Amino acid sequence: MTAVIRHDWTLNEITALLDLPLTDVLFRAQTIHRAHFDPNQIKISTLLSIKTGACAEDCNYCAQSAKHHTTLEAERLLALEAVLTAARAAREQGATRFCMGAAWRNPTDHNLEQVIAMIEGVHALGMETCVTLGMLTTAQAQRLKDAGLDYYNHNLDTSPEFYGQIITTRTFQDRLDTLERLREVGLKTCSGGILGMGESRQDRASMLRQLTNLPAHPESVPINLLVQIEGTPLFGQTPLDPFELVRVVAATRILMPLSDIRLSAGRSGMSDELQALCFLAGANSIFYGENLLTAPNAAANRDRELFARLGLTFETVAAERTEPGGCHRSEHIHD
Ligand code: SAM
Ligand code: DTB
Ligand code: SF4
Repeated sequence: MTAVIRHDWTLNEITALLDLPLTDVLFRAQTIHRAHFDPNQIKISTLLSIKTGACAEDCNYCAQSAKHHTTLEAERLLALEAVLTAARAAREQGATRFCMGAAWRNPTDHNLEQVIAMIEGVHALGMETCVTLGMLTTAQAQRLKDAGLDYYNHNLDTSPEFYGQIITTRTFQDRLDTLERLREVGLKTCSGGILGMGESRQDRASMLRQLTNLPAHPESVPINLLVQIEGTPLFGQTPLDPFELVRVVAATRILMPLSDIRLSAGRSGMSDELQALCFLAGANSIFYGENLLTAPNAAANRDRELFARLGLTFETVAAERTEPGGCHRSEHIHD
């Protein structure tokens, strides 16, 4: 099946996908998924918060905003060696990509140079690198590209219509602008959003429309389920119907047939059956390891057991990078 890559989806068409009976949207998504991916292979990335808390932004979901009263302790930028120790441990656990997140509105040029040393160190371990540092100028995006960064994560988070209820310190357009700068310099993008913040189905469709109608689909699309953090304005939100998450993953697969879809935050609160349905709907990537940025992730031993029960395989990195391109292989992970 040749992939149908469209950038002209209407809101009605996407809402209609989300309105389909669950088995119908699942069938469509799984058919497309099988045409372009090994349906039983999942990519795994490990996250590390390299600078935690005391963030100037007011994102209503986030533990790291200085505006909310959470129990989180702020931490300065980690030392290079601490980051590389965590990356080596992630590699030993089988992660192929190491994602570093910083609680910044945007990095200063000095911050960026410190992070670039981390990117180069992680790259030398044979892992793909991803960072999420907030808004960037074109010059900063170019500097990251030149330093060999693989992916930059910058989420749209929600629909343009609902956005103002979640964040007031930066606009939806600011996010689109950063994504455009990443594309301009040729960096691969990771961009998605969060479900379960009180948005409507129409908002979910509208966010997907924004993502799929970008000039190029993000190479990676994280679908986060809100992790409710005590002390944030979204704590106590009515939880999303789990089948709605499955529908959104399936619609994402239909809309962006060649993109990796990452079942991201919120897996620790999901049942094994729900995660299995998300993989059936076309999710082919997860965060693996004990922690997300500040919140706990699904435990790694639980993931290994789940993968064994479902017959899924992880992609792993074989050895220290000795030449450009590294050495990648696929295998089952055993305890
Ligand atoms: N500070 C940078 C920024 O916001 O651009 C980068 C790090 S920020 C923590 C990265 C993303 O994590 C956010 O855009 C949001 O989508 C996701 N995120 C943060 N807190 C979350 C939560 N409690 N539940 C689900 N996703 C969350
Ligand atoms: C993304 O979309 N999800 C990750 C990653 N990109 C950086 C972050 C999830 C954060 C979950 C809440 C926390 O750990 O604080
Ligand atoms: Fe800061 Fe990013 Fe959290 Fe928003 S999501 S408060 S920008 S760390």
